[in-house]
Amino acid sequence: MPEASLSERTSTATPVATAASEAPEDEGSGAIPAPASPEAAAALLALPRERLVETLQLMWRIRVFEEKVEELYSLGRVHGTMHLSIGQEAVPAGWSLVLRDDDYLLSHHRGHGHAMAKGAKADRMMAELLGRQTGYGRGRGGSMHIADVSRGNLGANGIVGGGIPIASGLGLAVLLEKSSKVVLSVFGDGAVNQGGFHEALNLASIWDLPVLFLCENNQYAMSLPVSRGMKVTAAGHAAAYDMPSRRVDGNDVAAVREAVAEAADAIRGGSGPWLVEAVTYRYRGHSKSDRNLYRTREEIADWRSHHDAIVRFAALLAEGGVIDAEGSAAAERLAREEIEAAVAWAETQPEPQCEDVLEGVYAE
Ligand SMILES: Cc1ncc(C[n+]2csc(CCOP(=O)(O)OP(=O)(O)O)c2C)c(N)n1
Ligand SMILES: [Mg+2]
Repeated sequence: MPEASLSERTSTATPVATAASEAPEDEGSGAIPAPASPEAAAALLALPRERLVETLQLMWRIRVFEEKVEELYSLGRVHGTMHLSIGQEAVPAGWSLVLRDDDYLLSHHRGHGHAMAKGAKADRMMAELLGRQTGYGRGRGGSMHIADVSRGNLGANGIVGGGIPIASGLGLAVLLEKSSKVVLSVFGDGAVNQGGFHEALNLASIWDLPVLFLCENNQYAMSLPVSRGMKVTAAGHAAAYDMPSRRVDGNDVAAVREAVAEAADAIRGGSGPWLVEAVTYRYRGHSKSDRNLYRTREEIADWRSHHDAIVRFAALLAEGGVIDAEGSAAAERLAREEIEAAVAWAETQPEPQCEDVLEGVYAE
């Protein structure tokens, strides 16, 4: 049978994806790795109860924050566009259990959850999205530019792959200051095809930089399924730079935590860079202008009903005797109360004024 032409192979006009559970294993790039081993699950459950409950709350806070800003956007109260990570919460939840306050984070355009996992407060994030002066970027940056240097969060980046070379530069700074900080660089599967990804991995490799490259493979770069965009995904490329890597079920907090913990421990011990690829899925469209024409409703429904990150984590905590049904419901309720309070507070905050438009543009 003749090879399909490039245009046939890259056409996104018709929905092509099968339900996730039917995806052929040899597609490779989108196949879901096995869930956490019993040992990884046990290691997670051995953490202090309070920490585990906070992690479930973090996942709810991320989801509810994003549902709320989506609603505010549809009401015309949030401007610009936004990229929602609903469905992908297990990835930041997993690494939040490993990263220290003084470690660094470089995020990307789908970064609300990353900011929260690095300690950003929902009220100041909400103020930013509503364009208020007390937001993380004085209301000028919006959804895609939330940074909080005081928490080691050096910010999101609207340029696909833009944060990855910055992470290597920061890794060099950490190496020169001889500290044991880890630089976490989070990016999507689409960024793997950017030149900067390869340059940054190469430099990190030859200079043994303390960088943990974390690919959130959510199966699509805009409308392009990974299976059509690349034959070798992030973890495969790591080998070419002599870098240890792990490819994990990114909807499983225990699996993400275990891989990130192994990598971070090794990096703090001087191993040089690691790469972790977390295979996950976004429920919403790429951004607010996406009509989801490149995938089927069944595929989205399959992920929601069989792989949902929050449902799975709550079930694990229940199995481990950490929480009961009431505790699980309380985590969601508290998150909803916090996000409502964040909106109420943000709406009282002042908007930027013409007089201070240049504030924050130049270093003082
Ligand atoms: C250099 C560059 N090229 C193209 C774009 C437009 N763009 C924004 S997000 C995106 C897809 C990114 O996909 P991925 O890296 O998988 O992240 P995801 O959106 O899936 O989280 C593209 C092409 C951009 N912002 N920057
Ligand atoms: Mg993607």
